Amino acid sequence: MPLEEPARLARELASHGYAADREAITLLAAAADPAQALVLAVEATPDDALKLTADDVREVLDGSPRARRDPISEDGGDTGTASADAGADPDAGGIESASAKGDVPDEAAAETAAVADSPAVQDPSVSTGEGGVDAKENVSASPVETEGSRAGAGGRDTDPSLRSVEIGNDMTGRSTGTGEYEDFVTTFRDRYQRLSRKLKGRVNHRNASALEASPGGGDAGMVGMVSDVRSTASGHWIIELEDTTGVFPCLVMKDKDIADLVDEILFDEVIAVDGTLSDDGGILFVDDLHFPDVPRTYEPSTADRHVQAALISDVHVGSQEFMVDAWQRFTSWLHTEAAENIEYLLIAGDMVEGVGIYPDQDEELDIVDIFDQYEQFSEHLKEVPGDMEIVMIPGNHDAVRLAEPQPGFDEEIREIMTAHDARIVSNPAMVDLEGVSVLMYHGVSLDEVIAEMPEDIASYDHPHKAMYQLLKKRHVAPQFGGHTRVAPEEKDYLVMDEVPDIFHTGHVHKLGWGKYRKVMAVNSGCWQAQTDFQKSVNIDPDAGFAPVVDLDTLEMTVHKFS
Ligand code: D5M
Ligand code: FE
Ligand code: ZN
Repeated sequence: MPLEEPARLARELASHGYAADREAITLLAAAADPAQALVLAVEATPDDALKLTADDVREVLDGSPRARRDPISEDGGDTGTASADAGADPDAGGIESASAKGDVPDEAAAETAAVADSPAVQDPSVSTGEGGVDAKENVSASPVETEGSRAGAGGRDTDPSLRSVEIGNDMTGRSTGTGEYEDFVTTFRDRYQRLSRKLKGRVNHRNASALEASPGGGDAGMVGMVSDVRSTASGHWIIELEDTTGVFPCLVMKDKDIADLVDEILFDEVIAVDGTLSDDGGILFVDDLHFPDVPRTYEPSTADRHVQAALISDVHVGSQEFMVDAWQRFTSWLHTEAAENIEYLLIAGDMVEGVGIYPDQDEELDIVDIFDQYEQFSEHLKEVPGDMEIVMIPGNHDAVRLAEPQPGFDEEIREIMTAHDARIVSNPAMVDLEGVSVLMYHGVSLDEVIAEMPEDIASYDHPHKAMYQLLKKRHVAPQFGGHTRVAPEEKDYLVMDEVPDIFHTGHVHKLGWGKYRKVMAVNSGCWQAQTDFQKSVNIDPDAGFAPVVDLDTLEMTVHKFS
């Protein structure tokens, strides 16, 4: 049997409107006449069914009728969580520097359907090793013709009842903001209250009006939202901090170690400072500066069985640059044994290319109607094994409001994408997979973090480092009024109340991952080749990669399909 058979069958079924469980595909592929079996299975399955299961196929192959199932799959049961040491100190990776691209021969990524015994699906992968891996030296491509990559070589042995997906912080259907000034005040008060709680234990906080009333001299601290940062004529820094009582100026001397931290400060984030009041009480001289941050002692939770999640984003269906071949290599590979432990697929936004997102975008559209784009996306989603749990959030190209938090799609768009019964939640959202919390955020603020901070702290080549900054600020989009649009809500959904075990973003179309205080941060690249705009500004996207994380160890493996 040619190894591409399962993938071909999955696509064929998708064209008939069905997603299919991996076991169903395996059974079809193993039939004496797979094409005939597929036709029979399609005929025997009601049009309103969304998914072909192994039982459906068995019924056709054995001819033994049985009761029809409910077409909509059910949620899995709960499993316990286990705390474990997820490993060593920060390790980091980035494809730009990985030898993967150079080392994988061209043929490896090409379809080799004609040769019966060579895999159509190639799986060059790069992975973080033990401990601190620096991508520049140690990330390597691994060969693909392992036992496990043989498609359809055996049945899948996963128990859906072991799965659990729980969603937190989803604001879909809960938007309260009307866009009035007061709404913004409410959002910012909520931000201040929740983030200042994390900081007040670290400094002896006195509010702005108390500091103003103070005669001067002596130790003082303050927790505030950054309302301004400017340099003085002599090169020192003045940070204006605001709380619910007023604004107070804080001075960071240029020769202090902490002066370097000023580069990392964004407007509207909440920080704490500690130091002494000037003799006239008019300014606070800063000795120490704190971010809400991830506690140094943070220990992530892990799943208590070996199970994996693929973390992707930025599919951009509808764009002329959508890489359909790479996508289909990926979805085909998901049907193989090599991917059998991948039971979750998270998609962090930009499912489609959208319409009217950037000037002249229409010149590069393959599908000009937004609904048709989602129809096509849904077709491509059907290629994903029907027995995988999918969670997705919108991005700035999707058909929801641009301002964050972005609610999950409305009914009209959801209707188009029912095939997989995917969970469609807001951007951002917290997704708990078997006890491992994944913060999904599309990532528009990363552009801003990268633009504002020095290259070594955040850059497009190391997008995960920009993510570290967001973890440090415990907020996914601190800066208001710039590039990132923020919608006023009664609560600031963009605050990271809880430290996630995994932080998953996309948007910048660059692949990078690494650990910040044991939190795995991954920016997942894209499935869109370079656009004209990206060419004009020298953005060289990492397209066609699928980062896969082990939920039991938080180790990352990246598979290349382009
Ligand atoms: O964003 C992909 C990346 O490219 C992200 O870093 C923004 C940037 N980008 C792409 N097009 C533009 C235009 N026209 N202006 C500014 N920045 C842009 P995506 O959300 O996929 O478009
Ligand atoms: Fe994108
Ligand atoms: Zn985007």
